[in-house]
Amino acid sequence: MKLTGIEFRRVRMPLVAPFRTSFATETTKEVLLLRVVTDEGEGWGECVAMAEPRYSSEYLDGCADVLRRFFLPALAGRDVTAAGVAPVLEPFRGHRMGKAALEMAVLDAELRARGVSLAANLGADRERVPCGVSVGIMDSIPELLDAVDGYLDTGYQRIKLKIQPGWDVEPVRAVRERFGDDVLLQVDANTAYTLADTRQLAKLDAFGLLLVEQPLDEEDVLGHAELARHLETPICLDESITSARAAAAAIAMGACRIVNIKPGRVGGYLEAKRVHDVCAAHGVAVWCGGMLETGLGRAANLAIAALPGCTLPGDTSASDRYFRTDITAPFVLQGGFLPVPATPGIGVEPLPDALAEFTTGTEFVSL
Ligand code: NPQ
Ligand code: MG
Repeated sequence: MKLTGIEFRRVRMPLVAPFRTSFATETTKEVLLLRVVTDEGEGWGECVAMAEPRYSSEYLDGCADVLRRFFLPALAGRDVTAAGVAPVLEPFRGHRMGKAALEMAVLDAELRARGVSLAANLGADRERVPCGVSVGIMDSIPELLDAVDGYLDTGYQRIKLKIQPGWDVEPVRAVRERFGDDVLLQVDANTAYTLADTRQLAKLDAFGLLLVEQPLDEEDVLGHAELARHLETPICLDESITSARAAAAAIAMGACRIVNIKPGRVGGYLEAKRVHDVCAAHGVAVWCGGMLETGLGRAANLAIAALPGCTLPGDTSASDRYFRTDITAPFVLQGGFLPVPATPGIGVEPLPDALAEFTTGTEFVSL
């Protein structure tokens, strides 16, 4: 298909409550949406970078710039396929979240034109997936217990606690004491520790956690392999896994027994599927992470979460975990599950009124 134009749309959505991690406290979710216009129809992409480069080096204005300056000119005037986007952009280093957003939009347009759902296209084998929820760092343990209580009541099948030095063993102990050993429980440090914290992290072994996610720096894959020798709790990598090749290397090094898949972080849904395949081939469990996506990215993530190797509940929470109003029809938790969209493309589209309400700016680029 031929790209004839692309709309850049900045969206700002208030969060239902502040979301605190070891790297930031967020009260609103800033988003860059792409709407590609092609000779065969339109498609939507969502860029998951934050407004500031705190989770990774990418940030929204930087993504918009690299898209405008380099990625769109590289695709303009060509016959494009979704599978062809990454190869055409390959000469440009990094900027995976920017690439992922563009590939997602082309993929949506292409699959819609072909009448195929993203889930079917990727090889998903389930119509619904069990869902977990990520719980931010709180000001106090009672506040945390209230939040976890609410999520368990809502039906979430797995709880992930955000941790950092000073907020790790005690919140985990409190959740175990209050809700028992049967709750599927894991923690995510977002790189907040070093190997000098090995003894502190080993204290988490007493609580039967499913995994500890990305305790060390993004670049310290070897450090995770060393840490793994001192922990019983399986290490799961998030930030460090930037490609299928990085996943293969981390597995070979013994740095992780589990992998969090985020399509934006690895450069797109097609590379995310390859991460899944590499992990499955090595018997490494995977699950789909989340970046506080709108209904668009949430829909596409559910296709990843429905892949056969995604054997753990992911961070694919319902829309109302983050937003009072989503820009698509909301994803609603049903008995702890979300339905995997089965209609062509990513399977959802923005609701015009909601989209307009949260849009802070648009720009159309003709190609
Ligand atoms: C993680 N997500 O697994 C990320 C971290 C994260 C659901 O825990 C704006 C954009 C805010 C991206 C907050 C979850 C964010 C963000 C947290 C990503 O590490
Ligand atoms: Mg994480």
